Amino acid sequence: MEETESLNLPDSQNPDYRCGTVALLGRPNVGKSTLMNRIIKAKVAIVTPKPQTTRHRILGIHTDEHAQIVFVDTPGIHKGEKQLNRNMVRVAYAAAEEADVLVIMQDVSKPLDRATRELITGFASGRLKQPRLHVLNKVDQVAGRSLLPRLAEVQQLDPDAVAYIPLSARRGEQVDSLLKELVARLPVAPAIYAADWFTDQSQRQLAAEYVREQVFLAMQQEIPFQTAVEIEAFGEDENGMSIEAAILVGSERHKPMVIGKGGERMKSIGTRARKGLETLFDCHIDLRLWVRVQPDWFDNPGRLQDLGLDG
Ligand SMILES: Nc1nc2c(ncn2[C@@H]2O[C@H](COP(=O)(O)OP(=O)(O)O)[C@@H](O)[C@H]2O)c(=O)[nH]1
Ligand SMILES: [Mg+2]
Repeated sequence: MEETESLNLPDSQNPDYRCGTVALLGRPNVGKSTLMNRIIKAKVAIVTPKPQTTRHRILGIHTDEHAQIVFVDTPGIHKGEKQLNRNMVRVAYAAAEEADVLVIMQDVSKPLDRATRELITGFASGRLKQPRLHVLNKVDQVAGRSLLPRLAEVQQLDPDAVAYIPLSARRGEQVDSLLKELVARLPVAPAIYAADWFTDQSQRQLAAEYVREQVFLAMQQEIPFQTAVEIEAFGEDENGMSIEAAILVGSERHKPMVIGKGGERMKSIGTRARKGLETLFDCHIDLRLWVRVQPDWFDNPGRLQDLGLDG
C-alpha cells in the first residue's frame, strides 16, 4: 500500500523462489474475498453477506521467504442484464485467462446447484489449460461426513483438477494446505512486488470500498447494487487523512433510505467506515460523506468508466 524507498524485493538471491498469479473464481458469495483477506492478513477486499460485493479485479499480494503469490480476487460469475453485471463477469474471465493457477471456489453450506456445476464443467472442458484447484469453502457450516459425497461429486465433474481442498476461509482452517498446493504450482520466478505491498489499490480506492462496504451492510435488498462511492477529496498530513466521499444512488427515493431518520444511518455508515480505515492505515481519519442521486449510473458506460467499473 505504501511505497518503500528502496524496492525491497524479497529473497532476490534465491534461485528457487516462486512467483505467479492465482485467480479466485466462483459464484457470488462463496467467500473469495474472505479467503484472500485471510491469506494477505489485511482487509484489502470488502466482504458482505450480499452477492456482487466485489465489483472489479483486486490484487492481494502474499509474500514469504519461498514465494510471492499475487491473488486476483474477481467479481462473482453470475447472470445479469445491466451493463455493470456484464462488465463484472467479463472481468472474472479475463483474470482467469491471465493467471498461472485457477482456484475455483464453492460454498459447501449450500447444495451443489446447477450454476455451480456449469461453472466447474465450463472450466474443466474449456480452453484454459492452467492447473485448477477446487476450494470447498465454509466447512465450518457442515458436518464432516457430508463432505465426502460432495468431494466425490466435484472430482467427478472435474477429474483433472490438481487438488480439491475443503477449508474455512472465515476461521482460517486448512488455508495453509491451500497455500502449499498453490506455491507448488507457481513458476520459478523472482518476486514482482516489494515485500510490504499488499494490494494494487490506492488509498483512495480502499477508502471508497470501505464506505461502500458499510452502505451494503446497512441497506436492504436491491438498493446496495445501485450504489457506488466516489472520493471527491483526499488529503494527508501529519495529523492523518481527510477524506470526502459521495455515495451515489440510482434514484431520488433511495436518498432518504441511505441518510436514515435524522441522518442516523449515514452517521453510522461513516463511523464504521472510518474505524475500519483507521485500522487499515493506522492513522487518524476525518471522513465526510454525502449522498448524490445519479439515475442509472450502473447502466451508463461513460459513468462506469469514471468509476473504474468498465471492466
Ligand atoms: N461460515 C462461513 N462464512 C463464510 C466463510 N467465508 C466467507 N463467509 C461469508 O460469506 C459471505 C460472502 O463472503 P465474500 O468473501 O464476500 O464472498 P465473495 O462474494 O465470494 O467474495 C460473507 O458474509 C462472509 O463472511 C467461511 O469459511 N465460513
Ligand atoms: Mg468478493
